[in-house]
Amino acid sequence: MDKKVYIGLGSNMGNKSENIAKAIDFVACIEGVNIKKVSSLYLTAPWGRTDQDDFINQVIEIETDLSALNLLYCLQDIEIKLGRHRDGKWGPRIIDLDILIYGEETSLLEELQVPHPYLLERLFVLIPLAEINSEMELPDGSKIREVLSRERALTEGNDIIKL
Ligand code: A4P
Ligand code: MG
Repeated sequence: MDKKVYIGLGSNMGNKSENIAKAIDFVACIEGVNIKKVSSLYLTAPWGRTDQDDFINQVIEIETDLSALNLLYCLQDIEIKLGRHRDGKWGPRIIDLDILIYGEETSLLEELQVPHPYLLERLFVLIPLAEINSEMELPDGSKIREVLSRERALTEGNDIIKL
């Protein structure tokens, strides 16, 4: 188990917290994956496309010896098992599993971009990440606590609630 990887989970359809719990159970069953840390659940206002229901988001830290692409395929299988249909970019979803950070690796493939391209702009990812690893250095060398306070200052309102 060599790579330290962060996965973001999100749901804004059906029983959102149950969808996320089921997804984590499936992740725990992937051969070659160990779940190390699990953040709290957060109720978050929709980002990007605001004409949809609130999300529940969570972040987990895993260790894995799977390649980034093989891990992505396993996560996509889980999305399908949980009944996810694609409803437009940033549209509503039963479950979404994004690879946020895959060790030190950078990938710019359309199929897999790591670090996740919107990582630094999304409080619904930064807040749970900082909860499970407050000393974390992000892939661009910045400190999560500094990025978080900068992003909080830019974001009006209190649209992220820890459950
Ligand atoms: N893909 C590329 N890189 C990755 C990666 N690092 N992890 C590709 C996972 N997949 C990656 O994914 C489309 C394609 O992205 C996949 O085929 C995969 O090969 P998708 O999940 O269908 O996403 P999408 O909606 O079409 O676009 P995108 O930009 O991936 O959406 P996101 O980033 O998943 O964001 N607001 C709140 N509050 N909470 C949320 O969780 N989520 C979204 C969707 C929008 N607003 C949100 C939330
Ligand atoms: Mg996604």
